[in-house]
Amino acid sequence: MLTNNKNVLTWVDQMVALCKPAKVVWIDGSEEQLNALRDEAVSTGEMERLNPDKLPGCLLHRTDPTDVARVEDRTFICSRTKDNAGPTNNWKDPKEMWAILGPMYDGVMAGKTMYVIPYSMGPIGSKMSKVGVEVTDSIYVVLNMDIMTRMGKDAFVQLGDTSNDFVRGLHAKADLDPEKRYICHFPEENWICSINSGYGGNVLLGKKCFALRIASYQGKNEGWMAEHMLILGIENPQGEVKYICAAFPSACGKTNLAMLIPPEVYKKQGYKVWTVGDDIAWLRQGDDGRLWAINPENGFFGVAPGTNLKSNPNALHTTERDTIFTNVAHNLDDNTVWWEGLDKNPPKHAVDWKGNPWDGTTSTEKGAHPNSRFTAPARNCPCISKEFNNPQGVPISAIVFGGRRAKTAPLVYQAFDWAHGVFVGSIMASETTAAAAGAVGVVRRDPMAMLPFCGYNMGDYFGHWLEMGEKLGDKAPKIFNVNWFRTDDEGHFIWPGFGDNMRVLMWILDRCEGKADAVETAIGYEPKPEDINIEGLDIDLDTVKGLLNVDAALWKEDAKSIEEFYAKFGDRLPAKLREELDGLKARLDK
Ligand code: GTP
Ligand code: SPV
Ligand code: MN
Repeated sequence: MLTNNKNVLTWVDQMVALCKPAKVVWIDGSEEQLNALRDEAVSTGEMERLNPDKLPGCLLHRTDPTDVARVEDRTFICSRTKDNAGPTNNWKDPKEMWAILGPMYDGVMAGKTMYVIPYSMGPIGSKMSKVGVEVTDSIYVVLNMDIMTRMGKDAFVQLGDTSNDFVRGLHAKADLDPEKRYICHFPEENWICSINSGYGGNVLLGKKCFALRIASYQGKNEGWMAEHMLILGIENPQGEVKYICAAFPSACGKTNLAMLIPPEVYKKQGYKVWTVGDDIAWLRQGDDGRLWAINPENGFFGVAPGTNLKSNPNALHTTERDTIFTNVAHNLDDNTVWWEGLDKNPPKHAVDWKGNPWDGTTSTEKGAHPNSRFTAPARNCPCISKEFNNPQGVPISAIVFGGRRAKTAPLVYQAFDWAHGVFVGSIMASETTAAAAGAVGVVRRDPMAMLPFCGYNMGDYFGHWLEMGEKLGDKAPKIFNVNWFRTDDEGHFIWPGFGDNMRVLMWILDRCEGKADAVETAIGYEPKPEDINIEGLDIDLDTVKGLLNVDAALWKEDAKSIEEFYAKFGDRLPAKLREELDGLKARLDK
């Protein structure tokens, strides 16, 4: 046992009594213990060791083919009342849910080992950090949590001997039956239960379950925010670094933006980009009145397909050692990995993500699942910020929202003020991706990229955003919206994206510093087209004008759909947002 904390000991005893494992192992985080677990996973076939010269310390894992993404229809917020979960979450009464879950967990670990994982979300020693304890029957979970969190005995030091402020996470793979898969959150009890899955966001309970769903609820009660945001720093030639947070829905470009390589035009002047986080930000007001952010995670659980030396070299280098690959293709010729979009040379002798023999040179099937992922330590990232472990976090100049939209949303616009920015975040819409089970490419409202991750009534969540703005006053970050995904009539992306997105971020920072002009439109402030630097790109000013075009007819249609979306919240929708919608409609009619 690694702690004297009675709250932890009592809870673990209860979980042992419920799940009835043959053995209990407390995870101290030592390399010795982790190595033994890696060996065990390799010996049972749960994982495969990859080429020790080309990918030292790397492992490959395939999940069950029916278990490859988050399952939003099986994810529940079990608040005491339905109203507190709100209209955008699945809800079940906590007692009813326990009546379903209790029998499923009873004896579920018979003959197996239960691993007890203490972990900290956020740097050890930070006032912003919070501790979780996850019990699981999966070595894959232990090894991923080691990369994604500060795992091991230090987390119990962070918790202390008497505190009861830790998030309880109970995970069992059970028999992976998709019909009995449940990802349940009990925000009022600091509890998460996951069963019948072995995949990423469903089972690494520190990530979406704790750091977003539970933490968003804690943040509302404690006056801070947990957001689905990357954090990056842009260093100018004078060595000053400004930080930006950006919220994009799953598989819409956070990891790519967080690790971007500046285009030549900025690189030659001495600009640099630093990654603080690629998925989650915890934000609070600092003593100086500004908004400060930490990344609660310790690694990246990134989308593999599309990652290559051109699109995201920093991510690729991050995965060159001590990385776990999930559901990618296995190249048998040199015992490495491959995915669609890595290069133009798919392996001939390979195993696909389902575990079947695969010839990439002839097969029409995909080698890697579209939601295949790498789990890689932040310390491997060539552009990791030196503030990554800073317990204070970093001060935020701008908040950026964005989604995947073929039309409607322009390349970039700025909200008139904080309240309008909250409106802009609340009306975000994006095409669905492979990160969640279900149809891909369907436009849906995804406010602040938090639709699947808000642990309480989203109407109250909007209210919390408005309150944070009031607290921050004139020190509040400026709010923007971007869209890298506008397409032409043939469906091709018009904007080059990736590293070139920095060109848009530069206008954003210039606006924050009062250095750039803007044009007032019905939806917000837009850049003058010539203020987006296109030096070195093969697009012209007219293309930029097109990307910034606001089509009033499309926006009027959109306003109707916003109206319908807002209606779901009834009187839990802050009146301020309704006023903002009326304001938009009036401006569009002018
Ligand atoms: P999650 O980890 O699911 O939260 O995803 P994410 O938001 O971190 O998305 P990620 O950066 O992994 O990108 C997802 C997909 O979008 C990849 O296939 C990328 O190649 C693609 N992508 C990212 N940025 C851009 C861009 O600027 N333009 C275009 N066209 N595609 C992009
Ligand atoms: C996402 O879907 O937004 C992810 C991957 O970051 S998962 O951890 O599976 O949620
Ligand atoms: Mn994500």
